[in-house]
Amino acid sequence: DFSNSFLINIHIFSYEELKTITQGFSKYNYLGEGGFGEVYKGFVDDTLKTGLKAQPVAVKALKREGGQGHREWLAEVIILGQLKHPHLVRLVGYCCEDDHRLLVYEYMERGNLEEHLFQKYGGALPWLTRVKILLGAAKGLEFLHKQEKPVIYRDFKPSNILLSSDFSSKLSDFGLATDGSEEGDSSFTKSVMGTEGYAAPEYISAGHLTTMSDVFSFGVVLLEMLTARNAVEKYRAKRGRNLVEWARPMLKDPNKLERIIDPSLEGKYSVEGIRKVAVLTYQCLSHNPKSRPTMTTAVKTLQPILDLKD
Ligand code: ACK
Repeated sequence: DFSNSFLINIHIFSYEELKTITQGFSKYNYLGEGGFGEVYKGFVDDTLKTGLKAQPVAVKALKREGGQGHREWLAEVIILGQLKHPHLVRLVGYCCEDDHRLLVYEYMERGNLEEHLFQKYGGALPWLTRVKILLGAAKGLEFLHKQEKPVIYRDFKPSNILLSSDFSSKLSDFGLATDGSEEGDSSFTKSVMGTEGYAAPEYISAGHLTTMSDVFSFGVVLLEMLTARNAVEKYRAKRGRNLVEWARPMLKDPNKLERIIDPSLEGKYSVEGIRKVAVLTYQCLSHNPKSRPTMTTAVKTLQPILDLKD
């Protein structure tokens, strides 16, 4: 039995209602396959009498095999139902009826960052748009890390960052997020979950999970933003040497930095700004978790670059 009295403004939908707003989960409303289930576009309007304002939403139907989906569903409801922040995707409601587990989110017009970063939509993102997106995501992570019991996001990567029409960014997919204590010990976990290419080395090799694991993953995405190269693809292509290892020496050498910068950015950024981002990236990617900056430092580094529009 699930008591939701601690949740803020979350609507409980019936399965019928969600079927109605997604037009019967029709293929025309299908947005794609997410972390733990399929996502459909829906529209909440007044005819439903939910009391919610009319708005487009994204409805995620979790996979139902072996109760797996239930855990992710619960993690998401508990975290997003209680934590409200401009850079976390807003949970509008949920459905928990028989074995149906669904989540209803605010609709994010531009989908996820992965599609934009690696140019599946054509034009490359301008430099300042990239900074804006990563600054927003940094603020989302900072907020999670600053909770009384810090929340570790654990799966930071471009496909989990959603974009609104004005390219402000929000974190989504909290199915893997944890306060680190679920496995008994506060910072060691036996089962490593996350994504190869983005997960921190100490987490992969020893299951050592801290907020600094998120900082490493943030560094990988910073690097992807600088280079427009996909950390996962390079991992396969470079025979053991991944994007991070390839780029690390050039990140800290101002004379070599140009070699790794996305060519489509050439001449469209200030050298000072890009150097600052390169230094931050290098620090986030430190082997030693204790040498990495906090997300607060990352926010303080990125904010002025955006404010100065340099
Ligand atoms: O790039 P996309 O359109 O953005 O394709 C993926 C797909 O569903 C599977 O994750 C999209 N998606 C997920 N959550 C939302 C949301 N809240 N608003 C809009 N699209 C979403 C995601």
